[in-house]
This record gives sequence, C-alpha cells and structure tokens, in this order.
Amino acid sequence: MNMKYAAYEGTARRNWKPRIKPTADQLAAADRFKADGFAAIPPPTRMTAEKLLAIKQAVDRRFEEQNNGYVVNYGMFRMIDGIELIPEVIDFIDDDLEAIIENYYGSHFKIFAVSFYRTLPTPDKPDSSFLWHLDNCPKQEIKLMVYLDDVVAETGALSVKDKPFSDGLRKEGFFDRRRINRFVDRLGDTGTTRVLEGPTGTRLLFENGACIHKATSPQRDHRDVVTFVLIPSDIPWRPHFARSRNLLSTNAGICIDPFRDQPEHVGYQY
Ligand SMILES: O=C(O)CCC(=O)C(=O)O
Ligand SMILES: [Fe+2]
Repeated sequence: MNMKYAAYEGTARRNWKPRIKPTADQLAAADRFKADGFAAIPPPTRMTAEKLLAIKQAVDRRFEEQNNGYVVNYGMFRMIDGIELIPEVIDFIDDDLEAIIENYYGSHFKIFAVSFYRTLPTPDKPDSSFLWHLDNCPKQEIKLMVYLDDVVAETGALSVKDKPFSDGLRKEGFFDRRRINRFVDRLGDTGTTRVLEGPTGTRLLFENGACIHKATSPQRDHRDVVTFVLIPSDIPWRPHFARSRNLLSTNAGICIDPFRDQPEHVGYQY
C-alpha cells in the first residue's frame, strides 16, 4: 500500500499544473500545515453570513428528517447521502484553500470521501468513547473538517497534538487507541493540546495519520461537521469530483487504490 501511494504521489507531482499563482500567505499556510500537521483556516471570504446560515439550517433540517441519521457509535450520528443532499458545502473548497492544499502536496488533490456527522452529549457517560488516536491510513491522506456550528471546547471541538509531539509518541509505540496507558499523562497535558474552536464555516486541515487527535463529547448542544477525506491526485479536484460525487458519501475506510479510487469499505457505519 505504501509503495502504491508513493508511486501515485510521484505521478501526481509530475502532472501538477496549478491554475493560480499562490500568494505569499497561501505558501506560508501550506508550510505551517506541513510543519505542524494541522491548520485552522477561517470560512471562505466569499461565503456570506447568509449562505453559512442557510447551509447550517439545511444540515439541521436533514438531520431532523433522518432522526439524526446513522448511529456510528454512542453520541455520534452520520447523515445518509450528505453530499447529495447538501452539495453546496463543496464551496468550502475555494481558490484559497485549493492553493494551500496543492502547495502542501506539491500536486493536485482529490476527494475520496465526504461525511456529515453530528456529535451529541452523552450525559450518562460524560467522557464517552472519544479517545486520543491516529487514523490508520496512508501518510498522504489528510482530512478537511468544516464546522457547521459555532464550536467551542464545551460543544465538542476537535483536539489535536502537533506533528512533532505526535512523532515523539509514535516513536515510543503509540498507535493503538486501546493501549494508551503509558501515554495518558502526556496526552492529558493541556499545554500540548490544541483545542480547535471556531465559528460556523471554520476549516480544519489535519494529517489524520500523523497528528494524534480526538473528538470531544459536547457538554451541551451538539456539533455538526462535514469532513472531506483528501489524497493526492493526477488531475484537478473539480473534474474528479464531477465524475465521482455520487460515490463519496458511501466511500469508507481508506482508498485502497489511488490509481482506481477503490474504497476499502462501502457504507455509513465507518
Ligand atoms: O469528530 C472529531 O472531532 C474527530 C473525528 C476523527 O477522529 C476523525 O475525523 O478522524
Ligand atoms: Fe480520527
């Protein structure tokens, strides 16, 4: 798998034809994302408050219609057919974000999967089952998570450890979320924890296989997000999206063949 991704990444880099000349800010953001393993980017400048509100209301309405959707695990619910029902979230990938991600990769990128989900309080089990972990995925995979609510620590912000810290723990053997006993003190240290708060439309990029991260159980209200799983691509994301958009809600697990966009799993339970 690693060799297949390395070969594909090489092809992707050779085929990169950026549409836009990056600004100094975009290059700096790409470099920071590379160094830290995560980056928080404000909502697209061209997305008005009205449009953000309309998206948020569409998300609330669909979750209501679906009775909160598919139960992934305790306190976490997935929307069925998310990107089909709310396609306008694609506008969270604007020219600015495109430039940041392309300069981070040194290539085009593509969307492998899209998932809308809601985290809800679990008052009977307040710290629920959200544990520090690394996603088990190729190192070229990253996630773009977009907040669809105003998010603070108490309403379930994503927490991350930066890449240098995560690399250190990984070298000591951290990888399995059920065997973190040796690491609990350092994981619990708020000094190295970045709690990513932000208003509706905030965009979070993170290296999900390299940066230790965790969801937080909301203490009140709920938190809705849409997460895009991204990998390098030999063609620009938009035509790839046009050809594959009907597959992205059910693509699950990892992309096991980046040349053929083959999903590891299909369905909503992942
Ligand atoms: O929902 C969250 O805040 C984190 C979810 C997570 O672990 C992931 O997207 O890989
Ligand atoms: Fe994760």
